[in-house]
Order: sequence, then structure tokens, then C-alpha cells
Amino acid sequence: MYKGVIFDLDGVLCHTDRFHYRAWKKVADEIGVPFDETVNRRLRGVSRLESLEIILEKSRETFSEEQKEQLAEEKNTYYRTLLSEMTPADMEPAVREMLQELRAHGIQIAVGSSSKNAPFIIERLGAEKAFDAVCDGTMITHSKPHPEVFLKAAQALGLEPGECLVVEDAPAGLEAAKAAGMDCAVIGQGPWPEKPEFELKSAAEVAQIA
Ligand code: B16
Ligand code: MG
Repeated sequence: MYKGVIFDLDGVLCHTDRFHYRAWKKVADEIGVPFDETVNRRLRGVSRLESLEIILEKSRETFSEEQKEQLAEEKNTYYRTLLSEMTPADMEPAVREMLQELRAHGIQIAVGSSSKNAPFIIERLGAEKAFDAVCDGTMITHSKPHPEVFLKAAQALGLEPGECLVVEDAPAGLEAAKAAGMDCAVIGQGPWPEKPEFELKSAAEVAQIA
């Protein structure tokens, strides 16, 4: 049905979202800003600095651009320490098998992630060879919900947007896929800002719809 599938990384192919939570929580606690799962959910798919802006909405203090850069850097340093504990076991075997099945059917596979750490995560997962293209946060000027990351991923695969399926766990990611003119399969509870084409329990189910 599709010539290409573009996967979000955090929350779809692996579960780094819990590491993002721990790292932001540490920074938020240090500056005395309340931070919980509801705020964390709004950060999915959104760039590092935009995530910080969302967290600081609840701060009574104002921070200079330099201080914000420092806080984002601190979060990333701790986040990368947590990421370095990841191993290939952090990608579910059923997800790995699904990627192999897509490949066996001649479907092209890309990653479309807002994360600047995406190549590091893929390396930790030992999944470098599973993808025909990786488009990450270092290659884009606008993060999700802007469609840039998915349009660039499709371009890297040599495909038209209408030939691609996006797989996402974030409201901002679903919006980005729709803005790119792509069908979208979502994983998770929602609420979703738009109607996705598919609602899945796990990325392992993608082989059944692609
Ligand atoms: P980094 P995805 C996104 O990755 C995360 O969902 C989001 O929470 C994070 O802020 C963003 O990457 C930037 O990550 O700080 O590593 O550059 O879901 O688009 O794969
Ligand atoms: Mg995600």
C-alpha cells in the first residue's frame, strides 16, 4: 500500500521518552518549576529549546537566552548519560522483525525525528542498517508540528509524500505528517488533534498495514 514508511524514533521505535522525562524533571526541580506527565506529553516531538519554553511557562522567574541555552545543555548532558545505558535490547524484538518484514516487501524505511541525538540512539540500538535514510533534528530548521522532517525524509527516500506512511506517538508528529500530505498511524492514547488513518498499539503492527 505504501512505498515508504517514516518512523518517529522516541516513543515509536524505542522508549527514550522516559529518559527525556527524567532529565527535564531534574532541571525543573533545580529551578523550582512544577513538571509532571501532563507537561511532559506536550514535549513529545518538539525540539529541545521549544520544550524548555513549554516547561518555563510555569516559572515565575524569567531567564535570559544564555541561561536557557545552559539549562537545555544541562538537560541534554544528563539525557545522554541515560541514553548511554541503552542496548540493542531496548528495541523490542517484534519491532526489529517488523522492520525486516517491511524491507523484505521492498518498502523503504526512514526515521523522521526531531531529536539531535537520533544517530546516537540508533547506534545504541544497533539498528543502523535497518534504515534507508535518517532525518533528524540536526537537519531541520523547524521541528514538528512543521512538516519539514517528514518531507526531507521522503525526499531522501526518493518518494512523493503521498507514497509514504508516517508512524507517530505525538500530537505534534501527527500534525506534521498531515501537513506533509502523508497518511499517519498513531501509537498511544491521544487525544489526537486530527484524525489519523490508523491507531495502533505498537510499531510492531505496522507490517500489517503497510
Ligand atoms: P533532543 P522524536 C523528539 O524526538 C522527542 O519526542 C522530544 O521530546 C525531544 O524534545 C526532541 O526529540 C528533541 O530531542 O533534545 O534529543 O534533540 O519523538 O521526534 O523522535
Ligand atoms: Mg515521538
